[in-house]
Formats: sequence, C-alpha cells, structure tokens
Amino acid sequence: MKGMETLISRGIIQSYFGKLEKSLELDAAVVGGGPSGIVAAYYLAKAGHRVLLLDRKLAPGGGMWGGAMMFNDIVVQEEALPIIEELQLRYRKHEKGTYILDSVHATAGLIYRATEAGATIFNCFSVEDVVYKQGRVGGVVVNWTPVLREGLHVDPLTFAARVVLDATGHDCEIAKTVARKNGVRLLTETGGVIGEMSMDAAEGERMTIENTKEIYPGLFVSGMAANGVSGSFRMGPIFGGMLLSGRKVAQLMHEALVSLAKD
Ligand code: 48F
Repeated sequence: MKGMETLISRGIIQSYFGKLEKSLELDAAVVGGGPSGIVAAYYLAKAGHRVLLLDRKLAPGGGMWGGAMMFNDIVVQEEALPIIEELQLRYRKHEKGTYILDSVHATAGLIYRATEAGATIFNCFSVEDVVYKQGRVGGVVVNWTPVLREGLHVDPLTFAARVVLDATGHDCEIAKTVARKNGVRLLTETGGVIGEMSMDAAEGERMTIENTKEIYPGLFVSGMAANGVSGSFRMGPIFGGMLLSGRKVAQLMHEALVSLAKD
C-alpha cells in the first residue's frame, strides 16, 4: 500500500501525543513500576482516578520478573491472597500459608490488570525531580531515560499531579530528592531518608506495610522505598508485602484525593 509508512507513523504520533496531553494534569503520578507501584496504580484507576505510572526501564515490573537469582518464581503469603485472586493471577500452595507464583506470569498479569483498570503507563521515562509549591509536592519532572543516561543537557517536561507516589524501590529516589533539594523534614524518625537495613524477611514484610504512608504533603511511599525511607529491613523474593503495600497506599492516596476535592 502506498503511503503505508506515513500511515503507521501518523497513527503512533497522534495516539501517543494524545496520551501525553491527557497526562498533563493527573490525580496521581506513580513513580516506579515494581509490584507495589503497579498494584497502587491498579487500585487508584479502579477507584476512578486519572493515574499515570512512569518507569525508567523499557519493561516495567521492577524486581519481580527475575524471581530470586533469576529462578523465576516468587513466594507470596496468605495475607496477600485476596489481591492475587482479584487480579486473577495463577498460584499454587507451598508451605505454612505461603504460595508460589511464576514471576513472569505474575509480573505480566499485574501490568495487564493495571492498564485494563485504566492506568496509563509510560515506560522509558525517568522522574528526575518533583514540582514543589507552597510546601507540597504537586507533580513530577520527567525526561527520557536515554537523555539522562547520555548526560545530555536537555530540559525536562512536567506532569502535574495532586498526589505522587515514590515506588522507586531500594533507592527511594523521589523521597531523597525532595529532602535534599528543599531542605525539608520527611515523616521519618530522623526527618530524612534513613536507608535500608540488611535482610530479615518476616520483619521486612511486616514493616513494609507499616512504613507505607504519606511522608511529606503530597508525597507517599510504598514497597521497598517505604522501608528504605524509614530504615527497615530488606526481605528478598517474598512479594506479599509489596502487593499489600500497593493496595494500602492506593487507599491512603484515594482518601487524600477525596479530601483535596473538598477544599
Ligand atoms: O524495586 P522495584 O521492584 O519496587 P518495589 O515495588 O518492589 C521491590 C521488589 O521488587 C524487591 C523486593 C521484594 O520484596 O525487595 O526488590 O518496591 O521497582 C522499582 C521500579 O522503579 C523504577 C525502576 O526502573 C523499577 O522498575 N524507577 C526507579 N527510579 C525511577 C524509576 C525513577 N527515578 N524514574 C522512573 N522509574
């Protein structure tokens, strides 16, 4: 067909720029597409919010694809089973109230369910800063991952968001940036990002959920970022805490959005 190349390019450009424009003003921006971020995006979208998830990698999914040491299975405990069932992921029983999931199936399933629920995902996007106004986080500052990797001097764009989630995993990048650049105190024991401790799987799982919270007006943390910010343990390839943290933070962000809508 004559002009097929132009037709393909026009379709992609028009569709993609439409998605970009729709994302300029969001209810929620989720930074990081690991398990906690994707689950949060799923529940926020299900609650009817305009939610965008950004991940710097080509394939969102974070640390879940690879299971443990690339043995591509993960363990999830009983408490997270309702989430797994709601998202219709396949699992089988293991020992003492734990379950095993194929990590590729589970990661792909989470991404599929989140986008089905209405979340938009932009891959290859790095969040390098936040929009910060009147003592509140109000959006994300973004650039192409290759721009940052190449160290090119190219200015970023922004997506305004009424609430922002740091789901960046072990590095807690957004929380660190907010504290460092604005000289503010976060809701942690020291007022700063304390940093992750070594492994205690059971305690790490428990603390992940407890540490999932709003740590600065407009900025929430989930998953390993929650433990890193609050100085708790890592836990390895058990993922129930990540899923439960994602669901909890979506509920907290939903409540914040409802209360902002009343102001
Ligand atoms: O680390 P990650 O999987 O986040 P999580 O939800 O889950 C942790 C577990 O995978 C595992 C564990 C098990 O219990 O301990 O480690 O806390 O995924 C974080 C995602 O964030 C992206 C990164 O590419 C990864 O996919 N990311 C990190 N920083 C940025 C970012 C950034 N500045 N901009 C965009 N994406």
